[in-house]
Amino acid sequence: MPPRPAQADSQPRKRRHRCRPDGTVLIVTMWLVLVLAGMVLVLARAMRVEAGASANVLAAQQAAAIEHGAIQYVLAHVAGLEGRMPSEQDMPSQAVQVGGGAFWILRPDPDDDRRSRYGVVDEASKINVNTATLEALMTLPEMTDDLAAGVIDWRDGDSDPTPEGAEAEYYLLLPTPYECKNAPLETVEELLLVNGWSPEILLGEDANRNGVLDDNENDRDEADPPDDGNGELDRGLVEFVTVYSAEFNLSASGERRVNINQANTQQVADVLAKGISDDRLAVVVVLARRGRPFANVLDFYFRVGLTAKEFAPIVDLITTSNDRNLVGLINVNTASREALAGLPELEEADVDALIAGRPEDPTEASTIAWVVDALAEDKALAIGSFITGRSFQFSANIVSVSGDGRAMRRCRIVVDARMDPPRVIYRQDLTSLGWPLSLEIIDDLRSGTPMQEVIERLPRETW
Ligand SMILES: [Ca+2]
Ligand SMILES: [Ca+2]
Ligand SMILES: [Ca+2]
Ligand SMILES: [Ca+2]
Repeated sequence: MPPRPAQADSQPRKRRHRCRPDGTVLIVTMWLVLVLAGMVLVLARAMRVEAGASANVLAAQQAAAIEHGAIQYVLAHVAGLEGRMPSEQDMPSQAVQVGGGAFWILRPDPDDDRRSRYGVVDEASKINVNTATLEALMTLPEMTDDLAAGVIDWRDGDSDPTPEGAEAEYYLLLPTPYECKNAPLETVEELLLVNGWSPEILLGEDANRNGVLDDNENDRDEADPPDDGNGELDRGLVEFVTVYSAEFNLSASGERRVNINQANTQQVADVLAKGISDDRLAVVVVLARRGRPFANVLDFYFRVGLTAKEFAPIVDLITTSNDRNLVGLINVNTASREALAGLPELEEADVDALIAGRPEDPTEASTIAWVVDALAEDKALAIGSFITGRSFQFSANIVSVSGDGRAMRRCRIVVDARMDPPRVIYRQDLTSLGWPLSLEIIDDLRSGTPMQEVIERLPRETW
């Protein structure tokens, strides 16, 4: 191929050479700038997302750490109380600051469903579904024959259905069959397996378990949960029942109680001497021997003819049972009206008398001695085997929030203070039920208000 004439191509090549710096470089530079700017934007966005995510992770960890702290707080405050309730002064439970965050321990106000109260709940203030009689269960609000009989059959060892009850032959024919437990319940939620028990019956309308009537719990079927829109919170039976209440058959100081039905004369004399003067002792010991067997310690008080002053120092030192563990006794010092109404033979006036008769003094309010003054002899005798003055299991409905309001956690725990140190015997995560307190708290924290300031603005509530 002949070479091209030099003249012919020298002109356009020169022109191309001149054009390059003017156009292409500029365009390339602009593209580069655009691409770089885009990359910076993408990177900045990624960094922002990353920073937000890190802050959320940090907040979640803070909320978890606060929850852990709250659980330790409960354990520490129920230790060494020898069956007494922790007091509001000893154990503040509203907006307790931990680091930058805080926790609350919620409890329902039995007389007001528009506000929360704070503190632990005494499980011995409730009816124990593992020991309650059919009659006691039937006294609970809205209780029906089949619900109560279902509980009896669920926990009893046999497979003979009580009238209206249900045993394995019923449960094994369900679309998803299962066995009847025929053993004590281990959690309150287990009631949902029992014939007839539903979330509505057990948990009522309080879907977010904060003890307060929220808007969606009072709008009928507009928003979950379904409710009756009557302006009152049905809290369900969960508030009145427990499976946890139990105490060792020991005195407050941890000594074995003297069984007044079986101990020898010397043992009886020794224990009675702690409350009875020398000049009365011999007579009382004879009556104590002659009167055997006594149904319970209140029976002993009446039939031996003690005075209230003589009885108070010895009531906690004597027993009529050889059981080491006494399950399901109701603490007359703390029990709800509903739980007291389940005690045998008590009528409304007796329940009123018991509530009115509760001593102010915390030492007196850790025994059942005062019951002999509050009730007639036959009533005191009837309930004497089912009551206690002390509580060892406490439940706590804990809400924790990080200092920036970005993360919260909720749990419900039950602690057992029979052991030293006390232990957590049940824990349920309630975080999915959402923030149960005023939304202002979260909004203020998210807008940067320090926790201290947010807490100071809160109306102070009592236990
Ligand atoms: Ca059974
Ligand atoms: Ca609620
Ligand atoms: Ca509703
Ligand atoms: Ca209602």
